[in-house]
Amino acid sequence: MSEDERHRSDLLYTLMDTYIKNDVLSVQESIVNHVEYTIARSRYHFDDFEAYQATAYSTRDRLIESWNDTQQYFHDQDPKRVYYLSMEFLVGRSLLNALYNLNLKGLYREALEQLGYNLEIIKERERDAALGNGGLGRLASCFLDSMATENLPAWGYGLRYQYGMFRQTIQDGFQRENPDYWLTLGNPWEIERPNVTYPVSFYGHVSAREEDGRQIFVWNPAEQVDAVAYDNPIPGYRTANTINLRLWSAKPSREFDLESFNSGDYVASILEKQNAESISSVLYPDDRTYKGKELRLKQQHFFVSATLQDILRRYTAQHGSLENFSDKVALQLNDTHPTIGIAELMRLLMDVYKWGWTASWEATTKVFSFTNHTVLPEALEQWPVELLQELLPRHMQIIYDINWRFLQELRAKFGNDQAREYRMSIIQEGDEKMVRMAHLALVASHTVNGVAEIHSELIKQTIFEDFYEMYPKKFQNKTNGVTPRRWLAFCNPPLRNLINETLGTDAWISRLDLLEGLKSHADDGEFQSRWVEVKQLAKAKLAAKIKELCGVEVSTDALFDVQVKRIHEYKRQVLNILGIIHRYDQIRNMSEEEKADVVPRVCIIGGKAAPGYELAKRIIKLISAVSQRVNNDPAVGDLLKVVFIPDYNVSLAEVIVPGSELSQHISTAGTEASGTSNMKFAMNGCLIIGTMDGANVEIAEEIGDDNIFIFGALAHEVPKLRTERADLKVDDRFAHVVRLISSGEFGYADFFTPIVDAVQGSDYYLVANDFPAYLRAQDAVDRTYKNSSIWTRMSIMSVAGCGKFSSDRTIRQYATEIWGVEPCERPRPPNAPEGY
Ligand code: NTF
Repeated sequence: MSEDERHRSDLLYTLMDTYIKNDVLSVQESIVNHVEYTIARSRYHFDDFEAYQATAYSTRDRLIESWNDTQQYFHDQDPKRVYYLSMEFLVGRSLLNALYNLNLKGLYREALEQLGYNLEIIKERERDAALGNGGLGRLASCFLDSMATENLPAWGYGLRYQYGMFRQTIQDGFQRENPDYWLTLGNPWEIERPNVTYPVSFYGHVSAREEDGRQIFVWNPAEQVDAVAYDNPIPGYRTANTINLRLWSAKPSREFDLESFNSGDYVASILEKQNAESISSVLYPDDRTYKGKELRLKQQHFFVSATLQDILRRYTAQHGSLENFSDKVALQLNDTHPTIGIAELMRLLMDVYKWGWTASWEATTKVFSFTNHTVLPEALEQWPVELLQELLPRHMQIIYDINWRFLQELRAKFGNDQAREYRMSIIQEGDEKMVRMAHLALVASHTVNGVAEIHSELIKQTIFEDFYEMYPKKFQNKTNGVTPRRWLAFCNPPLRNLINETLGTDAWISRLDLLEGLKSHADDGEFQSRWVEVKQLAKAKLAAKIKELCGVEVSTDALFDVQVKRIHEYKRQVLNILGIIHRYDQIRNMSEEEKADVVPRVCIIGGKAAPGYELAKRIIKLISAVSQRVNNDPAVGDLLKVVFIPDYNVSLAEVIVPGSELSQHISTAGTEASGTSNMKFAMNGCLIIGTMDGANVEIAEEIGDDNIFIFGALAHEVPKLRTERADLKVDDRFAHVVRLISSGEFGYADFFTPIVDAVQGSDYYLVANDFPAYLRAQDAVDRTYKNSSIWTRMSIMSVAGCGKFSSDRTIRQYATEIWGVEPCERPRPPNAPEGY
């Protein structure tokens, strides 16, 4: 370094150091600066929302600094990278999470307090980023938090939807969907990168020509849009690393189709181009069926094409060529949604980088791995060949080629077995030929994993049986996890403080197995009473939320019983509501003396129904109708209250989870791949009533069978029970509660007929079968709740046994067993705050 260079570098360092300082005055200066210069309000007058915005920008400055230095460090170290490709990220709010992860929460709280603002109040002004449907999207966000915390050289890639998950309102008991235009008031957490833009093509035709004795295919697309990058910094917990979530937004192409502007109809051409933006404008609100929607396929291609171009561009910029690309890059497919990326990578390598088929295929199969999140056959994505052919003609050609080679391999292994070929082919024959995206993902990925042990076993026996026989070594399990930062330490400060004090450390927040240390306190009476106090505090917060959102006053002496998740037949909210009706019917027929023995309950249900899922919407109406009836029946009083919380989302979950005492995870065994809220509830000392399904099985194993209420048919019994359902001798109590609904006890008898028919007819989800066992389990809940010491012990043991369910553990397993990537931790900078 020359003298001049050294001088310049010292100056730059000093400038940075004076700007981002960790004292109250510097933080205030930064916030007020943003009030005045970023959001252009007067520093003498700004309201809570503006205070939130300025605080967010001030926090963002720090994130950007850390992001820049982390990316530079990754660049210099040049480790193998992993990219997590997901159509959904259910982020929620970012302010508190960032401040906590950077260990700046106390400093910012104090700085704001002196300025006359309360951090707890202004943080509520942030809108949730709801770029996902439910479990799958939230898992992706938990994974980003863990990848950052574990110092992995990782990035997430996704779409920047302008309309996130719809906002649910309840009118007269019916669900109404409202658009979630979450960007209206700006989004301080993103950094637009107008210079990071890629063209993405659609439609047109493919021509072929000879070049140097090789056939070259040229795709002449008929439509092109630009993908613009928006970066969202993801800070790790108490590490100097900040990773990136890069989201793409569609913009009219800058260059394409200039011709049409000269053709006369200037205005029409502009309007047509404007359509480009619709590609990334809306999240599909159905988590299991996309039924051949062209726009959805366009979104998928738009997403993976921009992502792969970006990854290849950065790789070649750093390495001069694509040499060793497949040794230095891992690409994770979050479900089949990004699977068209397999064909796109092949296309880019062959048509743009001029690689041959063999080299391209070798690289492609070395970088991709695939996670399956559901066994429900209706959720397996298939695209009509005709649609794919029209929208992406070159990709269709490549898929045919992949399939042709795959079928050769199949014949080589199993001989001529037509039935097997028919079942396994990537192309499904029939009236309408379809491309089976899961088969494409299975053929091209080096690994496929399920998301809980039982689920990973089931996919080998059911939907992917043939593929398991062909590629047994590809199959793995990676049991889901959740970030213990957002889902315990940050959303439940009183519990965090009690645990810190008891364990004498907060190290458990990034090493969750340390919670085991709580076991030795489980029977300590004094500790138990503090545990109960903590739960009561959280219940009071939840009760206030219920009052605010539902207008219902609930007693915090009652047992808080919760089921919050997407509304779906397989999740069996119907079993829950039938159980509630039974409880109601019993209570209203009791003598005063008998009533004195009842454990009072507040039953809390929440969740969205896909807008086109009629039956699920009727279930919401049924819950509302029952709650109307129960809550206004003087014979019941505080013994039973039923509330439907509208617009269940990440921020609400952060209040609901800590405040719950019992939570229901009662899917028909073999249908819920994992579930992740079960982990969040258990981590917050909430007991679980559940079936032997998904991660419940492993939760029971970890916390002990005695500390969970398990009931119901087992997964291996389900197929036979279904065939015998017609002969089932239905429990009288079941018949009675169903009759109450159909006889109009809750009104709307006709409207509820499809629900009644479903459980009385084929009853695919075996509600009638499991009903008696469910009631028995609920009786056990009541009995146990009466003994506070036993209940509290179970609650402590739940938390103590939750170590396995940290997404840090899950991510470490992905890193070592699938991706082959290693931590790359940036050294702590001298200006870092204490403990970070
Ligand atoms: C969901 N799948 C599963 O239904 C949950 O059991 C699981 O916990 C999460 O994935 C995360 O793995 C889906 O949302 C989808 F889209 F695959 F149906």
